[in-house]
Amino acid sequence: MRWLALLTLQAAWAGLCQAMQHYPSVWGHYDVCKSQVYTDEGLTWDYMACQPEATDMTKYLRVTLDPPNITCGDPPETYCALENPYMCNNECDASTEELAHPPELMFDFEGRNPTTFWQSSSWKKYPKPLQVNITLSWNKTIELTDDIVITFESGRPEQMVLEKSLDYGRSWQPYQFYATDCLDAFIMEPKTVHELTQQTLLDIICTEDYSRGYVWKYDKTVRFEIKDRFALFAGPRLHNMASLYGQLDTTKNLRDFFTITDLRIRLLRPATGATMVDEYNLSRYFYAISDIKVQGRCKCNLHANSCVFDKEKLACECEHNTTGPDCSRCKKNYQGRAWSVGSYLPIPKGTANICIPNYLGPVIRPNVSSLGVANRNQARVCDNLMMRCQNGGVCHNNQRCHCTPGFTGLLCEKPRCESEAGGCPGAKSGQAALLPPGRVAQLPLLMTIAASLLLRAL
Ligand SMILES: [Ca+2]
Repeated sequence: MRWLALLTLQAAWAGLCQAMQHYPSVWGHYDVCKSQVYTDEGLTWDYMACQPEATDMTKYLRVTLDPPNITCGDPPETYCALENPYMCNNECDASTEELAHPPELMFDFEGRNPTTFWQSSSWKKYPKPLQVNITLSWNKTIELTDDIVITFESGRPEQMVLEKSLDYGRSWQPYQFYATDCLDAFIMEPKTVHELTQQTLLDIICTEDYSRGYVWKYDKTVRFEIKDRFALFAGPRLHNMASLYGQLDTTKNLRDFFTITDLRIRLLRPATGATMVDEYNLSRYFYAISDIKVQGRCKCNLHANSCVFDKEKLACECEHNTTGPDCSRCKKNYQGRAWSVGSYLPIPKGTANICIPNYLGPVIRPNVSSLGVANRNQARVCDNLMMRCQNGGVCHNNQRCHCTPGFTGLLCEKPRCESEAGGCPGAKSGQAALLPPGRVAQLPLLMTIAASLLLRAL
């Protein structure tokens, strides 16, 4: 039994290592869902809150553009530089691989020179707005752990909104507004993330930090600052993650704020680099994005430390007797109490809040013959995992606890009466005490729990 359990642990670890990359140790804890520990009473399971490691989530997304035919190159087009209308050497042709700029080039490995990028068609239909929605869908709830960074190959847009969905794209909420002039574009006072406080952390702001015209050549990124928001609780270098985890644990709004199923980048107005649009050189105006970074982890409600991508879909590998893509319900026959999310508290291991076997109902038995395990039909009273004999008692053949002289009861949980003269009921020598009436009702439960746990362990 022990080696089987160890094998399971080993497999879990291997899966974790394969599925997820290492992330800086600042996150530290919650990487193990359960561990075997030796106590005075033998080998037992210790359960703890766990979550997958953060990783590059762009490997698992689906991208859609609206309008769908907005990508350049069909028909082929030649673009001019924003800062010089006579420098027109940017060619886009969807039918030639070297000159095509399809959406997937926003997510390929960057670091090569020249960069690879997606590009829109130009603002030919000016003054009709040139607007593009780029939707990133995971078909799975994920939790953001680092800044979203969008790197533009063109000038950064003069107006843009980043939006999020928590319901697979049915409804959308803004994350942040971006504009060269927030008042003019969105009737919002310009702000920066550094003006936010713990109390206003969830406020949606408009920032002018990433849209200013002429510096675009040197700074091409547009950010949604996750870490600066974390830092409001965890300190400037995120050294106090315990404080952040404590807040996430107790404030659902805060946790939901960083949780998404989809992101939508709404490009509303391209860079023009000047106050007036040059109507005679509209091929200077377009969007081009070379890279999008989204770091995060699968949301598994602290019931899984690994998340697998199978058949184009992410799913948590649930532990703690939970199931579902997000481990958001108890497994069949493990509904002995209401499902509950795990807790980050107490630091560092948290609380697993595992699902427990049903109070009543049939004991689950795997196909006994196929397992080659005999004599599994009898419910167990005690074992070395969960139903441990207490107060120094020893489990005998999983059928009864041999208690030390001072104790009695099914699991030796009950002290024997000190004084025989007191007429203690049921404390006859050489015989396990009868359970008092209240305990009798629990006996089937104890046996069911013991049997289920043991069978599951096997
Ligand atoms: Ca690229």
